[in-house]
Amino acid sequence: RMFKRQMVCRRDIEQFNRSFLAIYDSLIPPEEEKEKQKQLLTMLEKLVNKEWPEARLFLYGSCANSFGVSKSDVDVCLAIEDGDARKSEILLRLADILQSDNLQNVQALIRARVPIVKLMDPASGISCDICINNVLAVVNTKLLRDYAQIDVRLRQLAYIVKHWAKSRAVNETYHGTLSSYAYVLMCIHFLQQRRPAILPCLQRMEATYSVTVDGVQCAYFDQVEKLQGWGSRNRETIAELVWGFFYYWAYCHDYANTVASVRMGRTISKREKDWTRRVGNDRHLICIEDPFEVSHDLGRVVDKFSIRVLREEFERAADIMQHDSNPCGTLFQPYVP
Ligand code: 3AT
Ligand code: MG
Repeated sequence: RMFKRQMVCRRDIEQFNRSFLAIYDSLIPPEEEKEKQKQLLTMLEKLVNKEWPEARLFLYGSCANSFGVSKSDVDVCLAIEDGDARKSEILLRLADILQSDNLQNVQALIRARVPIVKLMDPASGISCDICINNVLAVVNTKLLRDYAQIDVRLRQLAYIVKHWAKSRAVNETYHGTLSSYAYVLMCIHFLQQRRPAILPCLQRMEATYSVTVDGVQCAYFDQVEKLQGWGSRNRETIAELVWGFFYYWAYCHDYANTVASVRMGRTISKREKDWTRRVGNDRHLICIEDPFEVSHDLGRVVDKFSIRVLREEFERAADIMQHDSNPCGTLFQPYVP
């Protein structure tokens, strides 16, 4: 492979690996931070249950999917019966309750695409968003966490990719680039495609976990402790995978015709999903299928300007991995407009 041919010697790969692993280690949240998040959740649950005894709180997003770096915001879902009909009412009441309990910067954003209450806990400095009945997000959080248990290289790769995306300002959905969730799915997809594969396709295995949420059936094999070491026939290291990831999204992915599908464990055709043309604001210039809401393309935020930005960033990163003698230094250089 080109990478191996270009690499001056084994020592280089080992050096790159050490650098990437050092970055990965520095991004992992310390145990005490996790502990503080748990305490905050317990405190919130007590307040919520005083008003709504039946309601339950769930963590979702990066604080629960094992792809959260240190100092991330905490995403919380309030699950409550009949909540959908009176979301605004509940959020406003919730904001009142939290405000009178000395939490700071409490704000109800009831007109947002996903309505939430935002708050900051002065004791821990943790910021937190609470939404209502977004149970699909709780389930896709579990899927990501389960994939992360199978092979540590997924977590390593996704941390590096998220760190790169934030440094290069391509993790901003409001500017037409991709969400963290989309990047993690791209990493899973990539590791499912390696030969030998590093990750299996859990949704095509016998279902040991099955729930129906908002009419969407979510089923997959979740006994992942039985799959540890599944990908160990593939011995690629993190430096090779970072190179491979960027090389794939820069030069190999067929943007015109295919969709990255974690659900199928391979790419599928745009035609079979009818994602070949623009419908409303959905342009489908890079297609990443949500594993459960299969009509949902996580690339739909990308427009004709931001697709160029994205692809140029993938090429930049691939070229750095190929030619730079100190890729870790250059890869994460902050983007300056
Ligand atoms: P950060 O570390 O906060 O950048 P995150 O994984 O928490 O990463 P977000 O805050 O963007 O990512 O999203 C929180 C969760 O919401 C992640 C995923 O479970 C869910 N989610 C986000 N975007 C979508 C989407 N477009 N469709 C379905 N679920 C989504
Ligand atoms: Mg988050």
